[in-house]
Amino acid sequence: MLPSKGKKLDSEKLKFFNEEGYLKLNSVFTTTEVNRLKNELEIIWINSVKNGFAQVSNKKTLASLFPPMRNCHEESQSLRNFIFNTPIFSIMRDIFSKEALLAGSTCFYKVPGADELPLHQDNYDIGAFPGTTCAFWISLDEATTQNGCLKIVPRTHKQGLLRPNIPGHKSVYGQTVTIPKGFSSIALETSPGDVVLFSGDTLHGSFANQSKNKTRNSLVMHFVPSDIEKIFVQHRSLLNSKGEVEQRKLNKSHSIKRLFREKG
Ligand SMILES: O=C(O)CCC(=O)C(=O)O
Repeated sequence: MLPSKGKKLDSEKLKFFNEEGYLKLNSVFTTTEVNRLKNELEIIWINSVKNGFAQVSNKKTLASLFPPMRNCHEESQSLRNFIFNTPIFSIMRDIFSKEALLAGSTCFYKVPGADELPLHQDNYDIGAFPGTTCAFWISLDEATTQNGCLKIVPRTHKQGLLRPNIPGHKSVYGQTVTIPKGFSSIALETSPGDVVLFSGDTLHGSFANQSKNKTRNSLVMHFVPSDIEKIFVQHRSLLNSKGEVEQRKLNKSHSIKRLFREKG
């Protein structure tokens, strides 16, 4: 089944996204869909333990057993079926006003004791040009400030790429960015099945999981508009809404050092 071509976001929602750089959509997915997703991601995680990717660190933290799982859609046909048979691509088409390409997917298993994810901008790592990327973040659990919900700095998507504090300590993204003057962060609490869309230039991260026993898992997919010329990641394995592979040029000039050396 191909995703519906119909419009999924009304003009008010699009206006909010364009002005604020993010948009929360409640109950996009049903409990059954969320549970199916969780089961599938659990299988991928079990495989990553078996093949040694997920390992307990010397410090024996629980979080070390749950590293972010990159490009999990490449590991699972069911996950790909989910991505291509639900309104995900239609929503992204509304956001970009043109066709979208899937540039990656990551499962964040945020277990009790997991650190905060420092504020960052996704387009540093994705390096889409021209334009930027947009995240489609699915809440798989109840997410609160206590167990690690998203933190967003609204309107920063209009600031371009901000100078990171180098080196980006502890961040899985290798960058952390200080909130620019005049902006402030908000916490976005979500329920299972809710979706948060945010621009690749929107400053965001997530709180530490300080709960005793509440996991906070998410699946995030990163999309780019189909008319990008080049990209830093997955340039030979972008996927269109029919699941076909598309290629773009490698964005060779995209590296934090080079970007900020050029900007002075
Ligand atoms: O789910 C999270 O904790 C953070 C997600 C995120 O920062 C991202 O996808 O770039």
